Amino acid sequence: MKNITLSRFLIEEQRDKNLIPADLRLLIEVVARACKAISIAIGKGGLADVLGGAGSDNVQGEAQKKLDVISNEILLEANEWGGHLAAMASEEMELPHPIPNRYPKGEYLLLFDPLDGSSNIDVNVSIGTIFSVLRCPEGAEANEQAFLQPGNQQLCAGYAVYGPTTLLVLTLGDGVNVFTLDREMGSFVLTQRNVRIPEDTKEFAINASNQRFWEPPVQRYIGEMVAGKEGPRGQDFNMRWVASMVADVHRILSRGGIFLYPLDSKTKAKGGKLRLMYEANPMALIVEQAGGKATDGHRRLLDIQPTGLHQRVPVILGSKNEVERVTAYHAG
Ligand code: AHM
Ligand code: MG
Repeated sequence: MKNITLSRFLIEEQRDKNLIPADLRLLIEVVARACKAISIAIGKGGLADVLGGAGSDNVQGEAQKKLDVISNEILLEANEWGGHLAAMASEEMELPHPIPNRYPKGEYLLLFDPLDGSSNIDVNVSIGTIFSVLRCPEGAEANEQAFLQPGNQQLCAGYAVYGPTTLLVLTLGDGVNVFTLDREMGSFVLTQRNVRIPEDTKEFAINASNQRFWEPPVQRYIGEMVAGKEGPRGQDFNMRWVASMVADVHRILSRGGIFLYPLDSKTKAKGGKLRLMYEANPMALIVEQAGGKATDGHRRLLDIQPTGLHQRVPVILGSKNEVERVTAYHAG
């Protein structure tokens, strides 16, 4: 597996397995290049003027950090001119970003959360970029409607984690592979092939400060875990919460676990906390491709028909048997 760069990996997927067409391969390479640029910007931290608030709010009414804005710009600029895209949509922008008329247009739609884990940006904790690719319906205008496809239509999804190392995790719908950024070479190199999430786990991730807002099924599920050996599950569980979805999902991909941002009375009116198109769907595809499961407590996340670009959903994902258990508690 030595020295298989992302470019080589993608060319081989295209040539040997006929998994992806050439223009999708180029699109993924451009997204990866943008992630490298974001990684470099983040790495400068206090040495450059990149930390702190941008003094603006995004469409969701959340205060933007400078790096949210910088990362969004990097992704837009990198992907505008290549000719692969019909349009882009970002967590940070109210409307889809059309491809300017001076550039050729392609058939794909790119969606991204340019910098996920905003509360961790200024404290030097892992953050990431999440992305997803859909096909623009034939003959359709690349407007908001064109993006409203269920997650099972994603052609590819991935995330970059900017942590002690910068990683790119990618699925083309045929398993999940992990690439590590070789900073000297400037390229992503394949370091884990076909990652699998263990079906069982003793580790859960949830923001426990929201406990009083949770609904009964989640109260029961987490309550049983916290009760440990003396409780109905008869074993101890461990808890982790980074508050960067990319970092929490990456831990689950690496050693198993369950992640919950469930529906609670605080976020109920909005439908949940996390966004279906930029967070839930790409992560659900990756988790399922690694043998895990992803639901909103009731339904498979990937089967939800979106009704809005910035729609929010409850998210429960990770080790299969635990996701099945908490989903069953919702049904009961
Ligand atoms: P963001 O896209 O504005 O960064 O928000 C999403 C993040 C997720 O990465 C993380 O799982 C969650 O919000 C943390 O929320 P909380 O601060 O409520 O624990
Ligand atoms: Mg986010």
